[in-house]
Amino acid sequence: MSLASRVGLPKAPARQAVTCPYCFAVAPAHRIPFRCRGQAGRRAGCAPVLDERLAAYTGSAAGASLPPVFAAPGRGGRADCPACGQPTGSRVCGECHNPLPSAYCEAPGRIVALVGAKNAGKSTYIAVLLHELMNRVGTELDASLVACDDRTIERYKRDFARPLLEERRLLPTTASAATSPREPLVYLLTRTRRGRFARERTDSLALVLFDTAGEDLRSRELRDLHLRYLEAADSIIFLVDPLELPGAGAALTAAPPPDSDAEPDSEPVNIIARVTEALRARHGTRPGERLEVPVAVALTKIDVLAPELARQSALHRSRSGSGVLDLDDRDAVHEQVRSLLHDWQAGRLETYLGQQYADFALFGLSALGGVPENGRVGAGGVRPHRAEDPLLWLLYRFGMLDGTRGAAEGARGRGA
Ligand SMILES: Nc1nc2c(ncn2[C@@H]2O[C@H](COP(=O)(O)OP(=O)(O)O)[C@@H](O)[C@H]2O)c(=O)[nH]1
Ligand SMILES: [Mg+2]
Ligand SMILES: [Zn+2]
Ligand SMILES: [Zn+2]
Repeated sequence: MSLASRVGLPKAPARQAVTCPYCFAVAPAHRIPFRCRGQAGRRAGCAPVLDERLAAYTGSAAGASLPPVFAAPGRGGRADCPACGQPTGSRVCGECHNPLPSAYCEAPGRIVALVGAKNAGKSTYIAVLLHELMNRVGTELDASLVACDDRTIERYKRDFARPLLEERRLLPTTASAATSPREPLVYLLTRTRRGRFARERTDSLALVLFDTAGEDLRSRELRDLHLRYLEAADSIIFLVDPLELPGAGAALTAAPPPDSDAEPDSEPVNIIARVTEALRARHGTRPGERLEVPVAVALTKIDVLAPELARQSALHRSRSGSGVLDLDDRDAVHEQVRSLLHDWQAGRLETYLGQQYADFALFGLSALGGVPENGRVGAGGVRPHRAEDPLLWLLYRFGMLDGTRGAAEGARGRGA
């Protein structure tokens, strides 16, 4: 812990750089512009005008008619609008004019990115993880998940929550961004904890979720955006479909899908390697030196593992939910996934991660909690299993969640 946070000084040094989670432009914290609050009811203020930068970013003038943006030094995160004199605390990216929450400007540097091959389960995972964070897990952690812009709220409802969670339909395959331009869903996860001497500490993390199609990492034109995204990431969650691993077939209840469209390029280890190369280039990592970015690698769809595997398995018991990270459980799950990878002749995935990353952790999860049937969620509905685990680990790595050992054994083994 830094001296500043211990004695309660403002956390953000004036020169701190902030990365925009929408366009990944980087700007010093004290240079981030403001948006006028505008007129509301009887409050005087600037009238809305077409924000051309925002319209260019979203590709539409709809929703881009807003009070003007202005530059100001912004003492204490506030400034007075030079046109109307009203004070404002709303900040926006100087490049794309998307909103930058003040908690994010104060403590930047915690962008979590999600990556996976086509069909790895990304869209499904996004739908379920966000729902868990807004509900059960959010309550457990005393954390709030807030969308940073209205488009995120609408798209989450329309493209993720309504079809999968309400109508129980499987999500359509993500179209390549080449045919439908896409922007990320951006959320701020904020956690307030009571520290020693009853002092409260609030920490935030930006969840930036691009629902990328795997092939987008291959096409040159789209690489640019996605690589900027990955390069800006302070941590990564890789999703790996166990059905894509060479030797997993025997351990699965469901037969692996026909691999007529299987391409070596979409093999999990190849996707991870491509992202890793980009990260190494950006961080200027020397050969032999490992990347510091924490990386969570999760096997999705573990509900397809045969029941023999499930018995006595760390992976299949429930996490003891208590607002802390159970480090014993974490070790057990990591070990089990590691041995599964080796059993499935996918040991080179782990070897590769160990060579490239100083800090990686293995997970197994199921977003749906059961095998889907005929394009729909199974009879019991969506019952996620350990979907939040990678994020809890990242919170722990960022110092936003405590870890414990020797947690009550009795708390485990409940359900599975
Ligand atoms: N059995 C099972 N299937 C899943 C799970 N999550 C996703 N799937 C299936 O895997 C396929 C690909 O999922 P999707 O989220 O569209 O993957 P994306 O291409 O990475 O976005 C779909 O048919 C999903 O129904 C899960 O937790 N369990
Ligand atoms: Mg998808
Ligand atoms: Zn921006
Ligand atoms: Zn104004």
